[in-house]
Order: sequence, then structure tokens, then C-alpha cells
Amino acid sequence: MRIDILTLFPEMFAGPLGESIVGRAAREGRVEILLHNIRDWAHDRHRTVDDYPYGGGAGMVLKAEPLGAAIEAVRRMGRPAPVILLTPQGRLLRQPLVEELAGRPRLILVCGHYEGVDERVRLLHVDEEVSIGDYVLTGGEVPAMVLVDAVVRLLPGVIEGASLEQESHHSNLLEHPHYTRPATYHGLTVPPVLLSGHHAEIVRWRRHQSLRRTLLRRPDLLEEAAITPEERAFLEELRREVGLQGTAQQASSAPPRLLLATNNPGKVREYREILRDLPATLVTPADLGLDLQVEETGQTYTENAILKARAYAQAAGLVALADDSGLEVDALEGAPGPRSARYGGQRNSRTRYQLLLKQMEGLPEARRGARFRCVIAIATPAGRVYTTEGVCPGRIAREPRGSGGFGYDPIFWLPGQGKTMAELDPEEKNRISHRGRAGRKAIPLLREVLGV
Ligand code: 4H6
Repeated sequence: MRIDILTLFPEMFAGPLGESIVGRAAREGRVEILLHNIRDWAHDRHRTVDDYPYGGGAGMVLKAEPLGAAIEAVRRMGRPAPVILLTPQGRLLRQPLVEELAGRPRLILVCGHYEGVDERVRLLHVDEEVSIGDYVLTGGEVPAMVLVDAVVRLLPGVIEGASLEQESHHSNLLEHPHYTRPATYHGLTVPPVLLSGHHAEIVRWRRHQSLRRTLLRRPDLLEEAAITPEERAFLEELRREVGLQGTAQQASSAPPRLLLATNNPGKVREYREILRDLPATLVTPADLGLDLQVEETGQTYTENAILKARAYAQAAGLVALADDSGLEVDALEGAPGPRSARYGGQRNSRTRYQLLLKQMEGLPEARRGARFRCVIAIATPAGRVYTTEGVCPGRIAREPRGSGGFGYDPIFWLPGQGKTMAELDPEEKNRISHRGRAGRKAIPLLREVLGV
């Protein structure tokens, strides 16, 4: 393929088109890129290419005369080719258009500058107008480089055929996640299926991830996606799970989604109640089919909460709320603290609190002071983070009481209530608990980041 580029700044192209895959394709003769300086067709003393706009206004306009002459001269230099002007008003460059252009033996690209080009050049000398996206740039050079890059990689022999076929836009679906070594990075592990060696399972997982991502991020693409009836059913199920109605982008009136980054059903229940007045749809990792194993490697509640919120927000592309909480016992110098859920290496919450009761054995009321502390982190997909904290003072009971709540609740005595945390009804618990307090403080922040 031959690509002619008309520009006022031919030097801009050397880097992007000389390096890497496009550079190699050119060296191998798979593409020939010819740069032409529009100024070479300006024949006045100052080689003028621009002029003031008729009707006034800021900036300059590319003059019709040198540009029109340049285009026609370049056109005559070889076989027939479409003249394509890169402009914000053009047809949007998407993969099908790239594929179409990659099938042509020759392209002529025209890079406009200043405020634009004289309208008569478009009418007389331009065949097609292409835009690389809905934003304004200072010139058409970067869009031309984008177009060349996208086209050249599709030319025979430039990229291994297999990697082109698998790629996202081929099927109108977004790409599945990719992982390489190490197996654990900042506490985030690789999904086990990818290490399983089950090729069919891996293909299926990747396809599901592609479908899920497309549904969550670019539902508009699904309308043209090549999907089997089984996959349609899978998407329908996913839509129900995540509370999406149709394939179209959620209407702006639909409440935004907030991801509760916890797998603890007790916590989920509490947050649904605490955040009841927040106009948002609360979803859980399970709702999204997300299973991140975030290692809580932080030394503090705040670090751990941020670690979780960040990982989930990034993985789901949603605002995520995570918490870390613990019990601080004065007689134990604040232990179990941030390691409450792993205290004494016990996996079961009952053996954990029994261990603690034993350590407190015989201590008088005055030495049984304790508090529950909860830190909430809110993370946005872009990586912004906010935190709030809530504390609930109390004492370590002599023996467990009550069947509500979870964790250390049965041994946490609330003198004001005359009950343990596990004996409170859910509403009362949320009113005074560390989580309820931190959660209510989070509401104004959540309103802000969710825009509600
Ligand atoms: C032609 C006409 C393409 C070229 C006008 C070009 C964005 C894209 C340009 C202009 C471009 C794109 C000059 C109009 C600067 C706005 C060069 N910007 N502009 N999205 N700019 O593909 O002012």
C-alpha cells in the first residue's frame, strides 16, 4: 500500500511512523509512506499558505490555492486514490472503516491546520472526510498518524494473523483482561482459570469477560456484536444481576451503581440499610462475577480499606466502597486491631472471640474497655480515594450473648443499651455501630462522587 500525506509539518511524522511496527512495515516494503509539504506549492515571495477569514473572526484559514494545487499534483503522482481530509467534521474512524481503508492500494491524507481549510478545497479536491474522535486538535497530523497506524497493522504480514482475529473490535466486543507474571502483584492474584491449563475453560472465561465488560462499559457495541444465542442468554442474566434494563446506555435518570467491595453478606445487609437514602443501586462483587483476592497487607484499617476499594473500583469500572474494621481492647494495648479478622490465626469468628475472652479472663469491669472501629474507603475507577471513620465504644462482655451481627459482636457489651452488639436489632445496631457511623459520614462523599 502507498500512503501520501500532505502536511505543513512533515517532520512531525518521523517518530511515530519510523518506529516500532509501522516503521518495520515500511522497511519491509509492506507500506510506502510519502510526505509532501503543502508549502512547496505556495509560489509567492513568502510562500504563504494561510490567510484571514472572510467575515472576520479569530485565526487563519488554509488558502484554497496552494492546498488545491498540492492535492491535485500528488494525485497525479500515482494510481487513483481517495483524498481524505482529517477533520473533526468527518466520518468517525471505527474499525470497519479502518478495514475498508486497509483494502485500498493507495490513500492520500490531507492534514488541515489553523482554523481549518477553505471550503472550496473540500468541495473540489476532497473525496472523504474522516474524524478520529469527538475532540478538537490543532492540526490533522496526529489524526493522520492514528489512521496510518490503524491501517498499517492490518496489512498482510505486519501483525500475526491470529492476534488480529482474536482482537476486540473484530467482534465488536471489548477485550478480556490480560495477565502476565508475577502471579501476585500488590496482593492481586491472577484468576485461577488462567493457570489451570484447561484451554476450553480459558476460552470460555475470556469470552464471558469480554461480554461482561462490553455490557458494563460499552453496551452500545452489543447491538452490532456477533453473539451466539447462548451468549445472548448469558448477557440477559448478567443484565438482571447488575440491574441494567436494556442494551442501551443507562439513561441519565437511572441511579448510578455503587459497588460494595465485600463478600460478607452480613456487611452487605448492613450497608443496604445504612445507605438506604442514597439514590444508587448497590451491587456486590458476586453480582458482577468479580472475584478478586485482595490481600489485606496494610498495617492500618485505612490502608486495607483503600487497597480493597481501589482494586474493586478499577476492576469493575464503578465507584467502590470497601471497609476495614476491628476491635481494639484497652487491656490488650489495642489488639486485635486491624488484624481482628485473623486474630490468633483463627479462621472462625467464634474461636477468635473465645480466644479473646480467655485472654480477658478475670479482668474487672474497669479494665474491659474496648471499641469497634471502622474505616470506609471510597474509590473511583479513575483512582480518587476518600475515607471516613466511625468508632463505637463499649466493653468486652464476660460471655457471648446474642445471635445477630457477626465477628466479635456477641462479646461486645454496650453499657448504654444493656446488651451486646449481637443482641441489637439491625436498626439499633446501625444507629450506634462503628460501621453505621462511618457509613453515614460517607453519604455526602458518595453523593459527590456518584453525582447524585
Ligand atoms: C481540518 C479542519 C481532526 C483540520 C479543521 C483535525 C480534530 C480532528 C483541522 C481543523 C483537527 C479529529 C483546526 C478545526 C483547529 C478546529 C485540524 N482536530 N481544525 N477529531 N484539527 O479527527 O480548530
